[in-house]
Amino acid sequence: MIARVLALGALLVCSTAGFADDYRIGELLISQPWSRELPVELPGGSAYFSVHNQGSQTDRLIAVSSPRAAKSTLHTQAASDGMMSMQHMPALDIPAHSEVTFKPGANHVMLSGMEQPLKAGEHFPLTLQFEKAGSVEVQVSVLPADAQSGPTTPHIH
Ligand SMILES: [Cu+2]
Repeated sequence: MIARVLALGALLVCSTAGFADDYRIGELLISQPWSRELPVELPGGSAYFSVHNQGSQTDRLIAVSSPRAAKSTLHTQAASDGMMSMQHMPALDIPAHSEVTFKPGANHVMLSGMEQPLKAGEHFPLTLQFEKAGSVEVQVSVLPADAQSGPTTPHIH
């Protein structure tokens, strides 16, 4: 009986962890880190999230890393001459009192050199390093290949 209660408790903790998608470091709030399985098996992918700077000073995202990929880089994506192209960004400003969103077709973290392709339902750690606030490790939720946006959970503001 006790074992069953404990097992249920563990289950509840696990399912709640799936929704704990907000992380705070200093004046920054990082929400809903997510990724998606690729339609074809490739050793890479993209990660998305949003950063809300609630402080009065601009911060900068200066590095990203994950044990899940050999290489993690900041990319921006934009249409020029009717073609979508990706560009590496050395860093990205997070202006005071504003929110910067990483999403498909725009800013994203490019993950490459994965030993195993991303699978929907898995989680992996991603470390974001900010110039002023420091580093924070977030858990990225991998969604199905057709997902267009991250999990919808209420923000903690
Ligand atoms: Cu990219």
